[in-house]
Amino acid sequence: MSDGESERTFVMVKPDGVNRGLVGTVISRFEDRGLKLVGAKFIQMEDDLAQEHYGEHEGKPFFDGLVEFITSGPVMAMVWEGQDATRQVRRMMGATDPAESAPGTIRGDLGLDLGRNVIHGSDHEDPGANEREINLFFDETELVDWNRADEDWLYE
Ligand code: D4T
Repeated sequence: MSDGESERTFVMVKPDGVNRGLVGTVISRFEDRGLKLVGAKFIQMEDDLAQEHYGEHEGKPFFDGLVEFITSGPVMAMVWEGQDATRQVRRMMGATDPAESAPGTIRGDLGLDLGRNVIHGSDHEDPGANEREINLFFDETELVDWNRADEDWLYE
């Protein structure tokens, strides 16, 4: 790789994205970009996991609704790897509120409402958030070390 570190980041298609049939679309965007899928599980989140995952928002007015929503249906939890992956995924997701997300971003193309914003990705401005979230959802044995066949063409 030319510059920047390869790293892993946590991504989740939320219940609205799953119910709207957008799992494949979201995966394609990251695959097309050159990121590498190293872990995936399709689960319905329990209340405890949701409370822990969104712990930073506990006490905020939208917290209960957020936990109720994220546990209301299945989610596609994934780990993606690549150069600067955490920041690049966040850039591709767009602003938290789809109404303010730039067209061309996942939320800006696929969503309209703050409470139904299709996707979660680890915050690149919160050091360690990616590892913390990966460890919350995945065991090390569930993550796969592998080389994409096109890796030599993706990085200088
Ligand atoms: P997530 O964590 O879902 O990837 O979103 P962001 O990292 O982009 O944004 P966030 O943590 O600030 O918000 C978490 C989650 O809560 C919903 N939300 C947020 C909401 O329903 N009402 C609100 O007022 C806010 C600020 C949307 C995303």
